[in-house]
Amino acid sequence: MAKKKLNVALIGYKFMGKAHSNAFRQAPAFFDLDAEPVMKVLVGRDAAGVKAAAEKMGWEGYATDYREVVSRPDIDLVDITTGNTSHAEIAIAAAKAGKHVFCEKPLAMSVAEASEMLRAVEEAGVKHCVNFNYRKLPAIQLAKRLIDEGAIGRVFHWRSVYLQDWIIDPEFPLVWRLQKEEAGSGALGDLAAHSIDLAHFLLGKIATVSGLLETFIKERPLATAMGGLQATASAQRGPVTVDDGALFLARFESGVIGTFEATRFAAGHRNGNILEINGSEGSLRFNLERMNELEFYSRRDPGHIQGFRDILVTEGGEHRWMGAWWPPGHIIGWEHTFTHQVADLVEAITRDKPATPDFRDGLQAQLVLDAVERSAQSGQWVAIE
Ligand code: SOE
Repeated sequence: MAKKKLNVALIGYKFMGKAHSNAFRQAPAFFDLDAEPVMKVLVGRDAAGVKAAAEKMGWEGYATDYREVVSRPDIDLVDITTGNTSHAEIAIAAAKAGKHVFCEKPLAMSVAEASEMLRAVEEAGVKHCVNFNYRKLPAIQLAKRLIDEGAIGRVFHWRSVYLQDWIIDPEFPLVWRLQKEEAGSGALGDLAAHSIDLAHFLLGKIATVSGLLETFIKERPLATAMGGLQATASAQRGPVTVDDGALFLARFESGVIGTFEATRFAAGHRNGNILEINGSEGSLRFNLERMNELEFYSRRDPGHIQGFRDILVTEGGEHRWMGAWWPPGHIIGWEHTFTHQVADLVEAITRDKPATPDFRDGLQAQLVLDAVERSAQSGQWVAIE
């Protein structure tokens, strides 16, 4: 019998659009999905650009106006990879048209927007998913399992840094990610948002925060062209209106205490999403730049062999998603997290299960981002509502 089809419209075709397109292509080729995602239509405002991208990435067609696409009867799932300012508008329109919605992170520009988005998808009764893709790392799933099994005992500390360096050159142009009205915030919403979601996933909710934000380079040349994280500079300059670096302390509802740091000014760090968790019986360490490994230290090991062990998370029978890929030891990469997310989302839709992470998780992260900003402004601790 022919497989059911799940027709997808993808809005946005640059960096994230490319990552999502790859995921929709790979997911049915490697996972046994109940429905086949069909790459129906790619949407972007520039007709020539979106047409070329659709042809290159294997979309059946293209369009320049998302409004026409979200109301098309043949579309089942709307995937949003546009800049942060348009997430809410597109997600709400898609939900109202009865489509399932998949959206890049951070979910929204504000708590109010994120709440509206959540209301819209819940009222429509559609599946909703926010792409905090690092939950979909086999190493993070193993960390969750070890924590839940009590392997590290009572957790005391969360320590995360998310370190990049792509804007350290003061002449790097003022791309949309450096403008508050386009991005919402800087390293905070772009990078710390991932750490916040991982902390929520692994250890439960953050209760209060004390934040510090800094913009090191106040003015930059305006950008004349861009794609992905690349751009060219023009002679005119403009103000940087987001944080370059973000730090905060946190107390979790469980009593865990944590530190978070996110920056694009950590020279030498290209994409260092690093975390450590310490408990009464052991510790866990993870670094995205070594994403096929999880480090685990157990106080229960006999003394003469105590030390961090490096677990290669590529065992098909043991480590989530790995059975779909290659034999043990044949490692996977960053783009696989998107494929895992798509496979999970298709399963949530076809089996009528909640998608994870969903807009509720997106809102929870947004509440923390907002609290950190308010705390940085006031110099006070702020509780998450
Ligand atoms: C750029 O800073 C970026 O691509 C983020 O936007 C992503 O969310 C992160 O996963 C990697 O870095």
